[in-house]
Amino acid sequence: MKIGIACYPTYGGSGVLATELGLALAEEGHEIHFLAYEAPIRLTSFSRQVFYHQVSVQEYPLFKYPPYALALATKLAEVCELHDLDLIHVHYAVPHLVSALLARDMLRGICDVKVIGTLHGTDITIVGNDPAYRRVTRHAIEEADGITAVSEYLRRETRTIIGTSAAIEVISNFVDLQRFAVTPCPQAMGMRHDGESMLVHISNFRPVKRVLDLIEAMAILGAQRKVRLLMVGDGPDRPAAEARARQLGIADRVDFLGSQDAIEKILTCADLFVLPSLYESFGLAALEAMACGVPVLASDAGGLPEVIDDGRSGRLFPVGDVEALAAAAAEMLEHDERRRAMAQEARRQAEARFSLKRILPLYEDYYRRVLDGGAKAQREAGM
Ligand code: GMT
Repeated sequence: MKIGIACYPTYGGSGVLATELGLALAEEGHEIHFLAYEAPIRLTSFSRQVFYHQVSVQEYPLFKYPPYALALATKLAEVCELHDLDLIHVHYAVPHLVSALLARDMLRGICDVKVIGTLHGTDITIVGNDPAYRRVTRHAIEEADGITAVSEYLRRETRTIIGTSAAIEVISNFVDLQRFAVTPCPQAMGMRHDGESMLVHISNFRPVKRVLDLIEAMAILGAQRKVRLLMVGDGPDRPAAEARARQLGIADRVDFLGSQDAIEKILTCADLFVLPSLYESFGLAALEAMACGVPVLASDAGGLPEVIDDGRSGRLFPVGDVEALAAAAAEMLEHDERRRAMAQEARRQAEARFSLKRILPLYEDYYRRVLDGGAKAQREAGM
């Protein structure tokens, strides 16, 4: 198949997933055309089946808000026509799905391209939930030829928030088990000071990640045992988290590493991965930790319980309950053997449920159903 993929190119789960999916599809022999305002961050390997088309938006004095959605629609139509694409797969509904529908309309009578959108989370729960975008998001979801969501939770939320009964296929996030493996990295192991346990958190430090909860819990935990916390990533709440760590007198045990590419190496030195988010539609970072054989301590919210098997591959705690977070961490660090069993189970579940090998054919199968019209009939029947 010839597939156009539009996504956000910088840090963020949806762009990572879109890029990994495109590269894996190319390995299977499909021709992939990425479209974005910058080259996607994980587009690091070369394949002759993979192309990148930059979407440029012209500045103009009248434009307080340059219309990226229109520039993307135009570029999508151009690329579809020139390369005879079979389908456009956009990641993150706003505005990509609307641009793709516009491109499909512009191509009517020229080429018959189908549009699939993958919903990732905040495109529905935050952006799509905003009255400024809700109606257009509903229209785009209902008019697309196929829609997927990354968890059952997100499918339910989409129905409720957007107010649609359109058929949505659930296809989980996946992980590359070769890259995210259980091989210790000596450099990362060197981050541990003697006798310390190691907690790791990776995110874009947006308010939804609740990184300050982790700092509070770390102060409780640090009073009981020798422990270090690696904070990986960057974003709006980083300065507040750094300031709070200083205020609580634990700054010497919390390392803020900023954005890092080789997260698979950092993860191998972790005893626990902590994700205290308000919610996650899926929690790709948690899955990547599991694949590295690291048990996850996460909030019992959103799609996280679909990924973390509470008590087997990690532990769940109520959102915002820093005492419960600290207590669960202390218990897991205390019982080394139980934690090692969880670590093994985490890797086993990543392999059994979320491997690229398992998820990729689900996307390919869905593409075929959309192309032969089967998914459309199902959508119209509201199934
Ligand atoms: O919030 C983020 O971390 C970025 C965001 C995105 O769309 O770029 O991530 C969402 O998509 C990921 C990939 O499908 C999911 O694993 C994340 O759980 C989801 N984030 C939220 O729902 C908050």
